[in-house]
Amino acid sequence: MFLDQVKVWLRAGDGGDGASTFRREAHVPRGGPDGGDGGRGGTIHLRVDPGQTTLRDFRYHHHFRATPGGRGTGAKRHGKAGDDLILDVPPGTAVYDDASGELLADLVATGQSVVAAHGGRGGLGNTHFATSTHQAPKHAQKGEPGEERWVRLELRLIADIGLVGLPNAGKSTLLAALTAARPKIADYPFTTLEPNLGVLELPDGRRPTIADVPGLIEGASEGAGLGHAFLRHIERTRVLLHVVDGASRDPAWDWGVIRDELAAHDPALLAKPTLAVFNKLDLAMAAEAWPAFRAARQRDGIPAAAIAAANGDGIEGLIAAVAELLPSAEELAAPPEPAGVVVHRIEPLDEPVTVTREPDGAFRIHSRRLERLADRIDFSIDESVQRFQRDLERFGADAELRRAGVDDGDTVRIGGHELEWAAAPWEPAR
Ligand SMILES: Nc1nc2c(ncn2[C@@H]2O[C@H](COP(=O)(O)OP(=O)(O)OP(=O)(O)O)[C@@H](O)[C@H]2O)c(=O)[nH]1
Ligand SMILES: [Mg+2]
Repeated sequence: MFLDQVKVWLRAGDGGDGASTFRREAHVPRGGPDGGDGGRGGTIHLRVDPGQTTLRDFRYHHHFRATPGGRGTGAKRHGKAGDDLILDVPPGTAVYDDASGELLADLVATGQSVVAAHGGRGGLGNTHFATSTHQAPKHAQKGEPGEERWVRLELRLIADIGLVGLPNAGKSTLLAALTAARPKIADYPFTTLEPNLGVLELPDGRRPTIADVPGLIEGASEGAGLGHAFLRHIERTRVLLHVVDGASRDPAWDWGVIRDELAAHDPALLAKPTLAVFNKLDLAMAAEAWPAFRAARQRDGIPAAAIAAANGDGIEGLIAAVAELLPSAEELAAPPEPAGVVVHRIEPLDEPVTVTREPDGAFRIHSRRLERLADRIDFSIDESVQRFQRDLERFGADAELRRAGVDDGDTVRIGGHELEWAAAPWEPAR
């Protein structure tokens, strides 16, 4: 089964911890700080690979981790950076943050990529914290945790031309007649279970792509049949070829039901340049029904072509009509609308710090920035704890806690850390 929507879990690499070490030399009794920085954690990127057409690779494998950065060590040796992880996705993959539903990127162009989970920064070694008045700092930063999130990948195939129609109308037969694609063709509905792509070589050198999607049925826009998931693939096509089985009992009804489903999915689909393709003209029923069908399309103002996809009759005329509807070669070379976007998020710097009470009476500090700082504190080093205390004052958390009525011995939480409040100094709860 074709997969056009998957959820994957991404965990970027943690930054390595900075080292807190001091120089040791034969004749120097107390050397200066020489702790190296931790390496940055590996980042996870999603990148467009034009060779892929489905998200199938993510079916069984949906947890991905990038490697952590190495720890800093003495003699100012920095930790090694973690390896980045690059996950290839097909063109037309929209990337959403699963928790917020926010669109992170719409990856359409070859080589386009997005950072889906940032690696944590490495912690700074204690060399960075030496000052003229404090020459032997024990404080070193811990590495920043790597970003962790669920993302939803949603594929909208990118093709210039979309084939739509009821099951068994002859869409796959037409794809095979127009391109080198060899889709499965059979005399039963829902032969096509996954979209097939082919390239049409036009005499003028243009090479539009054609997508043959599973047949649509009445109610497809509400989920009936297989077509539901595939309707979105035709949103981005430039031209629709609407294939009708001319030998069916009622080609006019067949035409109408698909138009209704397109409208129900997205009314803009009806405005897309469309060619009505009346197929199976080799059968007597079709030949009889063609004049009425043609007249009806003339009234709608939609061009129509009659063909027999199975033996190639009328294909030349159909190609000429398609060529008319397609944009210029330059436009075809650009990604179809909407153009891909990569959303870059910028975190606000001056987010206010707030304090709330938890059900057990503990106080909780809310501030992304302080939460991240807390993650980088080694609470077993007094000096680091004191630094964090100063950060709390600097960002106003201290004042907020007092306003909320914090008292000696109260529990204060921030991110995943739990501390015990004392007027000063702070101590981690045991
Ligand atoms: N007589 C005749 N039969 C045709 C013609 N075109 C297609 N067929 C037959 O119609 C049947 C369905 O063709 P497909 O191309 O599989 O139809 P489809 O629209 O892709 O069907 P689904 O994949 O099920 O949606 C097959 O048995 C074809 O051989 C034609 O021009 N004339
Ligand atoms: Mg088919």
